[in-house]
Parts: sequence; C-alpha cells; structure tokens
Amino acid sequence: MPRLHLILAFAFALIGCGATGEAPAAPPTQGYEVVNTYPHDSQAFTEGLFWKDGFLWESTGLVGRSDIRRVNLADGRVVQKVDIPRTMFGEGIVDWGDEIISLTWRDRVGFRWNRRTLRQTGSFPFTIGEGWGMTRSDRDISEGDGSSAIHVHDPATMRERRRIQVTADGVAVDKLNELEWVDGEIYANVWMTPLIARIDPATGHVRAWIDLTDLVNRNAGGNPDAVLNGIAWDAEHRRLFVTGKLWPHLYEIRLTPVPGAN
Ligand SMILES: [Ca+2]
Repeated sequence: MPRLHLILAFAFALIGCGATGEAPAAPPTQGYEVVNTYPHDSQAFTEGLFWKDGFLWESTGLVGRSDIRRVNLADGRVVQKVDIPRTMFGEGIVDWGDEIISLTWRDRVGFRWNRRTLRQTGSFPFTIGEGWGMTRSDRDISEGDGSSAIHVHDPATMRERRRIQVTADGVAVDKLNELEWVDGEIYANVWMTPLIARIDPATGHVRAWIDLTDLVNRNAGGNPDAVLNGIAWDAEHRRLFVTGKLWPHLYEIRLTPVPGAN
C-alpha cells in the first residue's frame, strides 16, 4: 500500500530505527530557518515551480484553471501567463533551452512553449501513467508519476533514459510530487505530507528529510488540498524557495545542518 509505505518511511525517519540487512541507514530529519517571506497567489493551485533569469516560473492545476506563469518574486505579481487547454489539468514544468516543457496530470499529453513569448511551440504524447512534478539537471529532465519512481528523460525526445526508485531506509517513498534539482540531489515534496525528501539520484536513497510542518500549518487554513507543493532553487544566489497549493505565502528557507553531520 503506497500510504503505508509513506507512513512507515516517515515513522522510521522520526524514530530513527536502525536499518536492517544491507538497507541504508534511516535518513535524519533536517531543520530549516525562514530567510524571507513573499506573497504568493492564494488562488494558484501550484503544480510546478522553478527559478530562471530573475523570475519564478510557476504552473497551476485544476481543470479550467491551469496555466503557466512568470512571477515577480518580491510582490508575487504575475507578469506573464498562458493558459493550457481549458479541458486539461496542468502539472509540472521545466525549462530547457529557450523552451518550457509542461505536463498534464491525466491527459496524456505534454506541451512545449517558447519561454520568452509563452507561445505553444509543440506537444508530445505522454504515456508514462500520470504526470506529476518535473525538474532538470544539466543533462536530462526528471519527472514523477505519483509513485516512488522518478523517470529520467532525454530532453529532446522526452523518452525515458532511466528510472530512479526512491527509498528511505529500504522502504519505497510514494507520491513524490514537485521536484527540484539542488546541488546534485533531487528534492521532492511528498504529496499530502509536510516533508521534502533529499534524494541521491544515483541510488534513489533519501539522504535526509526536511519537515515543513510549521509552514503548512501557517498556510493551509485547514484546507486538505492546500498541501506543500513547490520547490525552486536559485543556484546563482543559492536561495531555496518553497510554497504550496493555494498558499498565500512563498518562503526562502535555509537548511540547518543535518543532525550528527559535520
Ligand atoms: Ca521545482
């Protein structure tokens, strides 16, 4: 059961149970501090988020409300946006070259957009189950499908090159949602939880959890759909941003050292 896997993974992370057999050690839970707080569109059902060229780029979901937008960090203002087809449910986005590539949740199609004009330049069939979050390294594009798998694609064709199975202390971590490539790791927030997993892309092992319970409590307002979902990394200035669906705020956070690490 995916949910059981997730609960077990979280419990192991908190309790710090010892590993069995040759499974890796239980990942520690890492703290953070809020560096800056910014406004975020509380109508945005955030599905994708990244930082590029001085702006946040965000995609939103829900049928009839899905778009791709360029957002000013300081005031949260949407400076440019394009709707995806009104019958579809938008999902993750990633930049590649002059393009933005976007997924849909269950519509089995992805789109390519000119990043400057936000005009659609193409589409492609998307046959790997559901589309969830996306991110990129220098070489490829990674994408989740709601399970514990991260699919690594050739950006030119969006064909799968390899697959990462994500585990924490030997237990599959399901419902990996919005993704972000950060300093050689993949960060993934886990749907319906306050957790971000820091994943080793070579092994799929979770190296640490980041527990954002306090930010979820500040923003969800009791709405179960208002989950943590949105991680962006400004590599140049080493700023880590997080937000959630329908959250009124977006945060820059700084991670505190992993317990027990130098
Ligand atoms: Ca992201």
